[in-house]
Order: sequence, then structure tokens, then C-alpha cells
Amino acid sequence: MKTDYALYLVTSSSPTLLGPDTDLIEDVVRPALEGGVTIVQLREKDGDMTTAQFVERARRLLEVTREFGVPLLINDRVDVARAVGCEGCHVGQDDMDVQSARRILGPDAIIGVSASTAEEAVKACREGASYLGIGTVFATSTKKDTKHIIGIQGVRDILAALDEAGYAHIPTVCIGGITQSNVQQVLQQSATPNKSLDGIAVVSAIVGSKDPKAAAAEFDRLVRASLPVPKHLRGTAGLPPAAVGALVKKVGQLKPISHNMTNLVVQNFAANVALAVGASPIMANYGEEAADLCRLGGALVINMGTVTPDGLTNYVQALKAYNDGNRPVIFDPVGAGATRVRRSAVKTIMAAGRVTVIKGNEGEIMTIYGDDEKVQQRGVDSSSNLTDSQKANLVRGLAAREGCVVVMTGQRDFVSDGGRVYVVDNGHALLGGVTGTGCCLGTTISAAVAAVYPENVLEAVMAGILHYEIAAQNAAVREDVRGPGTFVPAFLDELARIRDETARGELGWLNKMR
Ligand code: 3NM
Ligand code: MG
Repeated sequence: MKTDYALYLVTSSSPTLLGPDTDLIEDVVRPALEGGVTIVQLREKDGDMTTAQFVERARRLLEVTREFGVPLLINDRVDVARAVGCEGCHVGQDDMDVQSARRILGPDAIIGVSASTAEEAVKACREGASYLGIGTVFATSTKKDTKHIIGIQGVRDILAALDEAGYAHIPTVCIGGITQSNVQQVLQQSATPNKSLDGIAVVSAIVGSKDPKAAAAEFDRLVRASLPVPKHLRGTAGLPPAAVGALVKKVGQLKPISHNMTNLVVQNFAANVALAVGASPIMANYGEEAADLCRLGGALVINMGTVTPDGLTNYVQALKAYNDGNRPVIFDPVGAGATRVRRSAVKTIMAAGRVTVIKGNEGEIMTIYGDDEKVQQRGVDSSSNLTDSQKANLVRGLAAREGCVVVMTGQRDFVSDGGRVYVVDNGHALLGGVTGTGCCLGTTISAAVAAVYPENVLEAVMAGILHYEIAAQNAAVREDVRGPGTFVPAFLDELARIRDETARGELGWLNKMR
């Protein structure tokens, strides 16, 4: 599991922050985790705790962080981390060195290091730090022995030095005086072209808040909206071609059912695409049939391209049937922002059950995210207003909120499960010249997800996208393709060719992944 450093809570037992009769674990950390904190550090600098009390507190806290699936690190006391078996520790410049800590905690432990200069930062990376805490950013009364106030420019200089030294892949958070008012400015202005922060660490803004859950939730919103996308998360890095090939092959072997409730414009095309990728299409828009069809073990595509009141009732019925049967649902909110009817249909569907994948263009995804007033979507055409960072944060934020995978299509596609973000640069402009190609991508994704569900949904989605978009590239450059009309049959041929080559173990097509 990749560690999510977006919202890092460092605890404090200082009575001025905690207030009387406040239990650090139950009254602060638990609500903060509910609000969205992604990693916790137990820091005990203020009281005069015995080691026995420290271990006891760490053990109690670990039970809570485990409930939320969030890592717990111990400040300074490597022995306490080892004693309770938590995920790791955080060491300052005057604490134990990284290599010694790693000898105690082992190769998989998360070991963070504080750095206030470029030299300290690079040295910590060289010695095997898992992440860096960069600070002190702004003056703070929380830390008694603050050495350097480095400001946003200081953070930026350290990030640039890390990139220069080849450590752009080491995650970083900043710390010291971070509040809801300055967090977005810090994240945006500290970013260098190749290296930016992965999150922010706070003490008083959460521990000293009257409502730690609300404070964390607001930080979560602010951070996710402006976290720059680290370079190492861009592209398809981290997705091995062999794994993609195995997933595409699995579709051909299992021939999963792709149950499409789709619009009348694309039914025939989508069924042919399903066959070409190796799936078994069923085009059935009547909700009453969904429970029986779900038992066939496939996936459902809800494509609201030509939504009607009856259609909506059918979608809701089918969604519930697939939820009950614990089978995946791909939701394609076609034209979501275009009309009041569609905006309302999206809300009805999202409220009726759980979806596994949401696939849409920028306007559609923004509508679901809740910015519908701002979405001036004309028809169902895609038009872009967002930067790449904003797109990545949008898909990651929506995926995290809904607990699903989000695919935002465009010239570059953005895909996230709420943690990782993939950016896909495959595809071809001719896909935009033919109706229904977006819808058929949903069908292709459904086949790949059906083949592996409930495991590896993100990887399956990526396999579906790559199969589809590389086939489009292959078709577009064929000599017999002269425009959208000749493109369609060539595209079906190339989808089937990739399916067949992959079945034979020929994975050369994956060299085109980008
Ligand atoms: N470490 P607040 S600053 C624990 O510079 C800690 O390494 C720092 O508290 C460093 O969010 C700090 O309340 C305190 O400002 C941060
Ligand atoms: Mg320290």
C-alpha cells in the first residue's frame, strides 16, 4: 500500500492545546481520522510521561489508527515504535540517525526525518529516509526548540535540491504554522516544476481546534484541491506492462458478461466492442432483469446517454441488484451537467447505491463532484478549463470521497482510486470524430473489471483504457483508414487483434503505453 501523506496529524498533549477533560485519542485523533487525516505521528514532548505510559498510549492509539487503515509513527522514540509494532517513527536532526532506526525497525518501516536545509534533506534521503518533514515553515508556538523559520521559499529550495540530487520520488510534507488560511498558498507556491509537496503536517490547527473532525475535513478539502501532482505519479509509471497484458488476457479467457444499460445511439457499437475485447455483451435496459443477469457474474454499465423517467427507474433497480449481488457497476454520466433532468438523474443514481467506477469527461466529472453551478457544459462535448494538477486532484478527490475509481477522459485521461493518479496519453483524435466511442470505453472497462473484481479494480480500469486507446492508435495509422467512417471497422479489428495477440502472449502493443 502506498502511504498517503496528504494530511498528516502530529499530536500534542500540551494542556494549552488540548483543553481540560479532553482525551487525545478519543476526542482528537479519532474525530480527526473521521475528518480525513491520512497519517498520524504520536509526539510527546510536553508532559513528563514514563516510558510505560508512553508505550501504553501508543498501543491504544495504534488500535484506533488501525481501525482507519492509517499509519502510526512515533516521534523520536524508536524503541516505543518497535515495542508496539506500529508502522514507523519520525526522527529529528538531534534524534537517532535513519540507518540505526532502520536497523531496529526493519526495511519496511516508515522512517521520516525532519529537515530544515537542503543539505539535511539530501543527506536523509541518501541514508534511506522514507519521507521528509520540511520546516519550520512559519513561526509556531507549538515547537519549543524551533531552529530555522524557512518560509515557503525555503521549502521550495529544499524541494528543488531534492530533485537535483535525484530524490524527487521521496515524499515530503511541510510543517510549522500551517493553517487553513495558508495551506493552499504553501502547497502551490512551494511547488517546483519536478517536485512538490505530498502533503502538510499540522499540530495546533487540528489538536487545538474545538472541532477536530471539521478542521480535518476542511484541511482535506483544501489540500486535495491544491495538492500538486508529483511527477512520479504522472503517466503510467508504476503500472507494469506485463500486468496490463495479463489483465487483457484474462478478459479473453473468462469472457465476462458486460451488461449494458446504454443509450439508443450506441447499443450496436458497444455490443461489437464488447465482443472485440473478448467479453460477452448483454444489452438489457429493463431493470427487472438485472438480478438474474447479475448472477451471471459480470459487470453492469449504466450509461445515462438518453435518460428518461422510466430509464432512471430501471437504472436504480439494476444498481441495487448489482450491489446486492456484490458485482461491479460502471457509471457513465453522459451529459451530466447539460440539463436539469440529467443533473438530477446523477444525484438519484449516486444516492441509490455504490458504483465501482465513474467514467466521464471533465464537465461530467465536475458535475458529480458538485461544482454543477460552475459547469457550463454544452451538450456532451468535452471542453477543458482545468490544469493538469487540478484534473488530477479532481479525480483523486472524487474517487476518495465516493470510494470508487474515477476515470476522467480527455486528450489526457486521468484515473485515480483516491490514492494513486495515473495519466494516460494514449488514444487518437479520430475517437472524437465518431459517436459512442466514450460509451464503448465504459463497456471495455466493465469487461476488464468484471474479470478481476473485487481485486485490482484500478489496474483493470487501466488495462481496459490502454487496450481501447492503443487499438484506436493502431487503427488510425492503417492505410485503409481515411476518416471516421473507415476508422470504425478498423478500430473493431484492432481491438480484436490486440485481444488475440495478447492471448498468444504477444505483448508488443504495450510498447505504445504512454
Ligand atoms: N516540528 P503547528 S514545527 C512538531 O519544524 C513540529 O520540524 C516542526 O505545529 C519542525 O502545526 C512543529 O501547531 C510544530 O504549527 C508544528
Ligand atoms: Mg523531533
